Amino acid sequence: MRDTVPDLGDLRERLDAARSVTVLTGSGISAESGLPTFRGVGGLWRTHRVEELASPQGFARDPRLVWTWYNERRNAHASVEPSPAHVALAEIEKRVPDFTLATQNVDSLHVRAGSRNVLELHGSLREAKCTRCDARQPLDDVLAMGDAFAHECGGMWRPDIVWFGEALPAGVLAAAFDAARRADLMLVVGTSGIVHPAASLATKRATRAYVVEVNPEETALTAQVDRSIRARASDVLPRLA
Ligand code: BV8
Repeated sequence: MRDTVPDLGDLRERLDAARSVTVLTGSGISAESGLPTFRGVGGLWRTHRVEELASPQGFARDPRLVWTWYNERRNAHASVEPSPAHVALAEIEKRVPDFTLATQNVDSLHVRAGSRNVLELHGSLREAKCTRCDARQPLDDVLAMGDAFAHECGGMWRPDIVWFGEALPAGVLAAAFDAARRADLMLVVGTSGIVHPAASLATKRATRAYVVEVNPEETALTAQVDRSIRARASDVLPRLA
C-alpha cells in the first residue's frame, strides 16, 4: 500500500525563500534506484562482513575479496538509473542561488542525475588510487587488468573511497562544513545519521539552517532536526522540484 502523500507543510515556501540550501544524502536516496542500503533489511552490511570489506585492514588482509565486493557494487551502480529523487535535487539546484549537495554515497547517481555542486564525502567508485604513490586511474581500467592490482611503484591499486578509520578528503569536508554554516535550509535525505563526521553536518553545531529530514524511519538525527518527514525521498523531492 503506497504511503499516504506526506504533507509538506511550509517546506515549499521555505525552499522558495532560501538563498542558501545544503542537502546531505545517504544510501536511502539510492534505494529509490534499487540499490541496497547499508543497514536496512537486505542491506549490504546485513550480508557482508563490513570490517573485512570497508577498512584498510580488511583490504590489506584480502585485497582480492575487497576488490570483488567493490566490483559487484560498481556493476550494480552501472545497472541502475538515477531516481526521480536524484533528478529532483538536480532541478532544485538550478533554482537556488547557493546550492550544495553533500553525499555519503559512492554510486555517482547524483552526478549522473545532473547535479553540479556535489561533494562526495566518501569518494566514489569512478576512480582507483595507489596505496603508495598518488597515482590515480579510472577504476574500470584497474578492474580490466584482472588480477594485477599491483602498481609499478610497489603499491597496490585500491578504490578511491573513504574506509572506516580513514580521514575524509580535507577539501571536500571543509567545503561541506562551509556550506552547512551558510545554509538557510538543509535537507537530510536517506541517511541513518550514524556515520561521522558526515552526520554532524546536520547538527546544530554545524548549521543554523532550518533542518528537514526525509526518511521513512527515525534516525540518529531525528531528535535534533527541525522537522522530520516520515516518507520516502521519491514521495517528497519531486513535489519540491
Ligand atoms: C573517520 C565506504 C577519523 C564507502 C563508508 C564512535 C562514535 C562516533 C564515530 C565513530 C565511532 N567509532 C568510529 C567512529 C568513526 C567512524 C564512524 O562514524 N563509525 C560509525 C559506524 C559509528 N567514521 C569513520 O571512520 C570516518 N573516518 O572518522 O576518520 C580520522 C580523522 C583524521 C585522520 C584519520 C582518521 C569514515 C567514515 C566513512 C566510512 N565509509 N563507506 C562504501 O563502501 O560505500 S560509510 C557507509 O555508511 C557509506 O558511505 C554510507 O553512505 C554511510 C552512511 O550510511 P547511510 O548512507 O546512512 O546508509 P544506512 O543504510 O545506514 O541508512 C539508510 C537510510 O535510508 C535509513 O535511515 C533508511 O531508513 C533510509 N531510507 C531507506 N529507503 C529510503 C530511505 N530514505 C529515503 N527514501 C527512501 N526510499
